[in-house]
Amino acid sequence: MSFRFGQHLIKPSVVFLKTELSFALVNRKPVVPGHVLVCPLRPVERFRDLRPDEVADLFQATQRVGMVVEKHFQGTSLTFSMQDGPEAGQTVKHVHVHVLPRKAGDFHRNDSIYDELQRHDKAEEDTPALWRSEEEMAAEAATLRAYFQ
Ligand code: AMW
Repeated sequence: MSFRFGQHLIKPSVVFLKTELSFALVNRKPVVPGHVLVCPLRPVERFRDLRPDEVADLFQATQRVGMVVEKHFQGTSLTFSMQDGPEAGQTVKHVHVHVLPRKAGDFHRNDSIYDELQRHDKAEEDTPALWRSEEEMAAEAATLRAYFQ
């Protein structure tokens, strides 16, 4: 069974957490090591479209995912980000929370991560040549999945 992520069909091999109403996948073009995404299983476009039980499940899953990627990628903090609508930079029309492990000095200007998030998946920056291989993504997902078993 594959997972729907907006216009994308996501293979189970790159998904590392599935809860009752949410799932988490590794990123094909991470802005920092351990940059992953947490999504509702139901493919809705905007945060306002989620039911309360979906919001609760999504944020509980996001909390668990944050703890795991911070630990695994030796972060000391986390950036959580949601681009909710096209003017906010959303490219995939399916609610998703970006979870990014942070560490001292990872960006010269700390908030540059938001510029990077805005830029990393826009047309000219997001060609297939810049995506990680399926093998690399599946290996990362397998490693992260083990934390939840
Ligand atoms: W958005 O600009 O919609 O807030 O973020 C979309 C995110 O999804 C980006 O980080 C992008 O790299 C990632 N992404 C898009 N398609 C896929 C895919 N098929 N597999 C993994 N990550 C993806």
